[in-house]
Amino acid sequence: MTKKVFLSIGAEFIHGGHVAIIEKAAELGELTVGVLSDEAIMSYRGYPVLTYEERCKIISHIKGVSNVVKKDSLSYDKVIEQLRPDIVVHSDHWRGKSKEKIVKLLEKYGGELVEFPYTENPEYEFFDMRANQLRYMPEIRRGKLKRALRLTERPLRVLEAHNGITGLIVENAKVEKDDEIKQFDAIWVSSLCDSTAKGKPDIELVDTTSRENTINEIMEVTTKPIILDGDTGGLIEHFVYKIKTLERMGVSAIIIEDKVGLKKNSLFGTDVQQSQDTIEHFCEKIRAGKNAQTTSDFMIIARIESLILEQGMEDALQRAFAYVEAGADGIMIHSKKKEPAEIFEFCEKFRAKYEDVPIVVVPTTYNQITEEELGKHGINIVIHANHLIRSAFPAMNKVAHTILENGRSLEASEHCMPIKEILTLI
Ligand code: SPV
Ligand code: MG
Repeated sequence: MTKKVFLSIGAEFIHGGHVAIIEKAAELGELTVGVLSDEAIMSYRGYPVLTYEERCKIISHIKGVSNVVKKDSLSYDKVIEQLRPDIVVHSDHWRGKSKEKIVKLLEKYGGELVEFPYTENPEYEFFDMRANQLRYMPEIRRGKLKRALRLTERPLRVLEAHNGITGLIVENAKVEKDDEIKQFDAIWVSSLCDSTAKGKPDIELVDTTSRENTINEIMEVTTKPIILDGDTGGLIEHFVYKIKTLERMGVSAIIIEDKVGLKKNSLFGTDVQQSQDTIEHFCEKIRAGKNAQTTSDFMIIARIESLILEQGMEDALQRAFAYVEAGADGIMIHSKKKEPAEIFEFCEKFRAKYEDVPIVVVPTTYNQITEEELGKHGINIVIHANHLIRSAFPAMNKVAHTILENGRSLEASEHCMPIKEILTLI
């Protein structure tokens, strides 16, 4: 009897190496290829350039492939349970404990694992490297946020970066848990952190050119979509130029807040003088920005400061509805309360009118709530807005004081990464 053979392909771009392994696998029986879903690829490598549908079309036309099925997770549990293949084919390159798990699953019904030796081929490695470089291109990066929002049920996880090194951390941080890999979906270029990194207050003092330099620095070493904290967006006459520049650079979204005058950080709340814009004027800004936009990828997200400035839920909702009507691609609702109750109330009332317009939150003060819980309340993007700079500062401060106290740096060493590590980091 013909054996049922299963092979999983995670590759985004198919080259001769994949064709060779497919041909070899097909010699063992009737071959089903599990094509990783966009979401599964996104979980460990970022949003794929070629969509699942495109990859399926290509793979299903390769000689030897009898069936193509969707593999929506890195784990083999579901596919093996559903398909019960006689043979699972895999290269002898393994990640974590996945081999032991597959063997155990197959043992249950007498299935077999066949390993093909991984062959290194400089030509294919060069191809993979070139394909990877595509991810840095503005036109590829720009649309990633919108596509990720369309694709994922769970809220997108976003962490701040304010220079190249923090960009690298957000780009590369990975945690492996239960056969899945978790990583950040996007990068937040915060006004607070960009200002703090320059030793300046968060009052729109760091000018546009300088903010763009920060973005460029991050872009040079990352591929993930970028959400820019655009403060108030500035004058409408200036805002329209900003939109065009950001789109050209490959930024995915700008969030602008409905404040006017000297902007202060929202977490000051009403402790300092801050003024909210009128609904009419802020809507005009949104409309002008949307009209200036040239691609369909870019998003303008309107940030509502009503809860921060204690203007009440009704005001927040009225503004949210008006901003969406004016063309905003999403709403960010901010709060500095220690509990998320007002955020949840807002989400519930906003969702009663708009089911799909993305909601963004920045849970700095109510950070006991997990991303998963926020997702259950209809939130689509969770921004961890300032944590890399806030964690770096105490360590650097400690080192500076330790050197002063001791007149040498020996005692500071325990707070520093080894020289060898920093030399090889980049
Ligand atoms: C920022 O990160 O600069 C923000 C978010 O605007 S918050 O600091 O919470 O206002
Ligand atoms: Mg800010």
